[in-house]
Amino acid sequence: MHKPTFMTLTRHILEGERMHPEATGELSALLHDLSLAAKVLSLEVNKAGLVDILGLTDQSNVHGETQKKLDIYAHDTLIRAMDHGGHLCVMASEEEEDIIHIPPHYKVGKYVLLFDPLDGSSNIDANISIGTIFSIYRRLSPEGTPGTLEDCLQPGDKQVAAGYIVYGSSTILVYSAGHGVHGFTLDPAFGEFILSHPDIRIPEKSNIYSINEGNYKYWHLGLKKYIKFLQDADNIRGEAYTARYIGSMVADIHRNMLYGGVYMYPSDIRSPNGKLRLMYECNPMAFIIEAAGGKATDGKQRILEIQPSSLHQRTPIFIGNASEVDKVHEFLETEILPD
Ligand code: AHM
Ligand code: MG
Repeated sequence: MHKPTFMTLTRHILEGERMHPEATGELSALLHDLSLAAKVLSLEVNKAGLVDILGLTDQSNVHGETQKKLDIYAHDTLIRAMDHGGHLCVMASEEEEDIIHIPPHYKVGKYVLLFDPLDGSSNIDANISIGTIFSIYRRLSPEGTPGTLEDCLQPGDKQVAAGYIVYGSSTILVYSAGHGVHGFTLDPAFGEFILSHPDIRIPEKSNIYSINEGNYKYWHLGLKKYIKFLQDADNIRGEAYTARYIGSMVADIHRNMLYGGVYMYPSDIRSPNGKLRLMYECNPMAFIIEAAGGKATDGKQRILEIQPSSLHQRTPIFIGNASEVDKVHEFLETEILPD
């Protein structure tokens, strides 16, 4: 009989590293530090509903700081967890305008970290899944010097690893270092991430689409026709589609990766670049979806091939199982003008 093994995240990372003798262990240490930040954030997110009841917002924490909004808390926690490990030369966060330098008294390393500290933050007060997204690059600037903006502005296909944490009915950390996508569920009893979803592959057939249909009237005609095609699909292909949209990109894409499906945040006549951020949201999620066998485009090209020009730039995104993303493209290519 098959006995379950207790594969912790740390052990999984170390075993992966042993298969690459050239590895120095720095990336493993970096991922380990990130998982520690994830545990702290998971605890805090789970307490969020108690804030009003216990009046925590007026209180100081153990460090004498006044309690902050959860997304700012997440931003600060990630920086505090990551700035002193000696593995990073620079960071950037969706919550901060400029790059974040490593304090001069800490060692600088060879990696670059970009993150969205709390994605889907409008869902916090309603107890709906939210998440943290991260993206790791190798630096371009000379070793031993402070990291630069150019280190951060690399196309997504230069990522060496990416991942996300969903704080949902349980907390799950999903990452890829390019060889497969693996999910680890946090056991709250003993505070360890345990391998629960080894080698995730996005199902090739799907019946889920995820998009904010409230924006329908602003969409381009090709997209309107695609959504109508899905809604009529039970007539055309004998398969009914279903709409699922949480409003937390990280949770919507996580679900679609397990069940199959396409998530879209398109451009429209009001927002020519869509809404989501290339560096903090789209690149890491595209890296993971591709490693799971799916596709991610901006409607024209692979997300991972976009050459970024600024830290906070936005991009439209179509991301999911390959056949569904290809299908969207067929519609977008035939009709690109607004209705
Ligand atoms: P955030 O990073 O400020 O939370 O915004 C990004 C979020 C995504 O998680 C989500 O998919 C999208 O915004 C929802 O936008 P909308 O409310 O326009 O549908
Ligand atoms: Mg976000």
